[in-house]
Amino acid sequence: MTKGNLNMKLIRAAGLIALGCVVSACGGKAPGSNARGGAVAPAVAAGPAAFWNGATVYFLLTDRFENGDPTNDHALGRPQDGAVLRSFQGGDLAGVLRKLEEGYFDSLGVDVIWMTPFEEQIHGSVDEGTGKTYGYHGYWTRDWTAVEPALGTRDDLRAVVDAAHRHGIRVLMDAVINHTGPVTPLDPPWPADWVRAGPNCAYRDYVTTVDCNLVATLPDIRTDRDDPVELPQWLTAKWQVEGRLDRELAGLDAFFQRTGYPRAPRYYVIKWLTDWVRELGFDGYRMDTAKHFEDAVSVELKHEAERAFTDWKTAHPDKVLDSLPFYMMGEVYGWAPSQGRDFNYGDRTVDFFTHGYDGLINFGFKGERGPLDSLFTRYAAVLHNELEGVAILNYVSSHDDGSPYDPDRKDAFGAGTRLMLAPGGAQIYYGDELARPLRVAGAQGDANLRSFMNWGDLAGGRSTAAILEHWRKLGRFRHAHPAVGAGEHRELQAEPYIFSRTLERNGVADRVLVAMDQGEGAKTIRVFGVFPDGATLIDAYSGTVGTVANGAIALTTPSGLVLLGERR
Ligand SMILES: [Ca+2]
Ligand SMILES: [Ca+2]
Repeated sequence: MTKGNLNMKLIRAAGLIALGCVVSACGGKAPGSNARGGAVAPAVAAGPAAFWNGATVYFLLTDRFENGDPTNDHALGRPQDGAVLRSFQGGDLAGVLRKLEEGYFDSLGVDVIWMTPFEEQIHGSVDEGTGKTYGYHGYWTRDWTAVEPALGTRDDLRAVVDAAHRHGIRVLMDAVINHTGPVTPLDPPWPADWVRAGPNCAYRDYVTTVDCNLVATLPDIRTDRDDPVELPQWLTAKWQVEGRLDRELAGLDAFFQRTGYPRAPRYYVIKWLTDWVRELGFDGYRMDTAKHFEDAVSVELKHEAERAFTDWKTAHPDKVLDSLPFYMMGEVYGWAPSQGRDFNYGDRTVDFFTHGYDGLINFGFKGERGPLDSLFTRYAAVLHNELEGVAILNYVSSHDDGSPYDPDRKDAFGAGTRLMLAPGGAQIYYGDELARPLRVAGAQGDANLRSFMNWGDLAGGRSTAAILEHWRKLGRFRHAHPAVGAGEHRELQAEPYIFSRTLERNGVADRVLVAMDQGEGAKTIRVFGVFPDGATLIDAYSGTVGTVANGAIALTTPSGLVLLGERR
């Protein structure tokens, strides 16, 4: 263990104590221990679904977050001649590493980082009707085996994953298997037996959602075929120039020999995607466009990814965080928990949770309106019934959702409260915590949602700093208390609103009480028996400590929002 690593562990341990903590951890009786001899975090001990429903996931576009290395800004000679916010903008892996080392993610209580895909992108650009666009977003793969040079190097990527793990933060790899990048004058096509010529998806039923091109410019990989195919000549020539042709071919030979799979397109991609897990130790996938390829492919991919994760753990016992299994979260666009486990294609339903997925992104949360308790009660109920044992990820804004919860950032505080206190995993989309604008003059379509991180607002404006501080307090509360996202919900009082969450599982017992609209200054809050008389509680929002007496706690805090957990 490095000195920095030790210091970080001490800092995080101190943070847990300062914020009030989970019963078993504070009592020193957390079940099990991790490979490094430390106690397993209660959120982990409570099991995978509880961990992921309690987790805070920070989703960032690597190209738009932080520029840590200006020397790669013009990699591959790409000109910055795209439409507004549609060229590469300079953000990179070195920038993510810098923010990791600065403790930015720790300060937000982040448990997981999800970065856009890092693989080498098409070199040219296309116009899909919203202006000239480069592959800055990472979803236009040219070579699954290489790191996009504008984002950095393989060593930069390894450094990010290793640093995240040193901070106790997991990393989700954004994985694309449905399509290649567009064909451009600089980017040759994949062979005809790799991709389909058409038609474009009509989204009417299963076939017109799966066996089709998402848009005219995105060649759909023939994930349905089992016949062997050859590698594109241009790809082997590229590897030859890069001096790694023999290694790549030998790796493919070994993969196909071990698995017995035919050399069909999807198995090449599965090999390439899982190699990153085996080499770098990604903790899970966020599967892109999960409803646009066969559910059987997800099962095959998950199987190989689990094997790769086990191989990585065996090879790097000193880097293993704990026993949480490999996690796979799907982007099933349009799915919401209210639909239950089955996604309906029109003519067929698919339960993605029985096809490799441990969690799904919730596309319904951003559209939720109305009273908080209605939302919280419904979400907790579905998570503890139909969706028991699996996870959801809520968001208020995201990279390709043109209808965010708060498009004009009029309520950055309220959006934070709503998202971070809701049952289920919370996705912070980079800049939610700084009220980064979601409308940009001159930008078209999803480019509006992808402006460069507004660090300047944070440096220059007190209001932005106050918004960040709000999100940080909520994030650290979530981080310290898995009950917030994964616990049973109970409304205790309607006006002013008070609720509790309790999580008791696998020897973990965690409980919190949240009170809203309590006014500034002195306040007395009933605890409704959630905590016994004599319990010492800390308000994570103000840092104020008090003791329960006669069924209530008296506190003097500057805010009307109170986030109570036990302090031992
Ligand atoms: Ca850069
Ligand atoms: Ca497809």
